[in-house]
Amino acid sequence: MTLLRRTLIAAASVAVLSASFSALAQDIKPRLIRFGYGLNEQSNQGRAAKVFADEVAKLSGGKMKVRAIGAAALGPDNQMQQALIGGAQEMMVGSTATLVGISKEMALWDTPFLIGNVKEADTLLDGPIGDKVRNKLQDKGMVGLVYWENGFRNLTNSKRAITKMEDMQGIKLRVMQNNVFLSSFQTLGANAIPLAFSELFSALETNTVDGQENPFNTILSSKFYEVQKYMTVTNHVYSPWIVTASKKWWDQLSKDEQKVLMDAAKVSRDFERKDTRDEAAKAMGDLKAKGMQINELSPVEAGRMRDKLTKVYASIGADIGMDLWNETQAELKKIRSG
Ligand code: TF8
Repeated sequence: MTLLRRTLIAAASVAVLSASFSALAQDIKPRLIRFGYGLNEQSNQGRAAKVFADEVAKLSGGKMKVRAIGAAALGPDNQMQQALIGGAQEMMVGSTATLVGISKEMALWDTPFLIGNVKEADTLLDGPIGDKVRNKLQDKGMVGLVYWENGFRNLTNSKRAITKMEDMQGIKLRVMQNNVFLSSFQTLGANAIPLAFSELFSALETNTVDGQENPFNTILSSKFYEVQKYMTVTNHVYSPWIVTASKKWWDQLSKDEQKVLMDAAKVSRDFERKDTRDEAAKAMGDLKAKGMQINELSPVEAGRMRDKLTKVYASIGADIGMDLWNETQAELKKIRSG
C-alpha cells in the first residue's frame, strides 16, 4: 500500500468516525411535525408559529420540519387537544382556558385581575408556578413547553357602549368554553354563551351573539372591527397561550430532538411576547381608525366590576387547590416587592 493510499484511508476513516460522532452527539431523525393553531397566519399567533418552525429547522439541520397550520384548519382548540392526547397530531398552541376541562390547575390563569402587568406575567409564567401548572399536563397526555402571550382581554359588542356594569345586562356575550369565564360574565349580568373561537366571527356577523372579549391583537387580526362597533377597555384578565406537544409522540423523541423543540419554543416565546406587545401598543389607534368606538371605564365603574369579579376567586381556589392558590399569591407578592 502506498503512503498516499494509507493516508487517504486514514483520512476517510476519520471522516466516517467524526460523522458518526456528530450523528451520535445529535440524535435527530427526519420528523414531520404538525403544529396547529386557531388564529390566522397574519396574527401574532401565526407570526410566532412561523418563527418556531424556522427555528426548529435551523436547530435540527433541516431534519425536523414543522408544518404550521392555522385558522383552526386542524379543528378548534378542544379538538386539537384530543388529537394530541391520542397521538394523531404532534403539536399545537392555544389558550390555557380551553385546557381547564383536561387539567384543572389551568384555571389559575382565568382568575380575573390576577396579573397586573407584563412583568408579573413573564415572571409568574416562566417561574415555579407556571412550571407547576404546565407540568400537570403530563399526567393528561400532553407536554407543555412554553407560554406565549395572548394578552389582556377587552370587551367588544355591537349593541352599545358599556360604561357601567348595568350596560352588560342582556348582552349575548360569547365566552371561551370555560367555567370561570362563564360564571364571571354571568356575574356581571351578561348572557354568557360558550363557543369555540373558530365559530366566533360568523356568530358575531349573524348576531347569534352580540359581543365577545379578547385582546386588542385578536380583535384586529380576526377583523372583529367589521362586526363590532363598541370596545370597552377592561383588561379583565391576562390570557396566556401555551405551546403543547402530544406526550405519546414526545416520549418517542430522542433527548436531542426534545431539546431542539424546547429551545425553539423559547425563541418563539421571546419573539411572540415582543411582537404581541408592539402590536398591542398601537392597536387601539388602528381599531379607532377602523371605526370602532372605544371607551375606558371610569375608575369607580372599573372598581365595581372588579369587586363583582373577585367573587369568583373562592371557587377558583377550591378548583385548583388552596395550596397552589396560596403559593401563587405569595409569588405575586414577591414579584411586586422585587
Ligand atoms: C379565545 C382565545 C383564542 C385562542 C386562540 C384560538 O377567545 O382568546 O384567541 O384560543 O388560540 O378563544
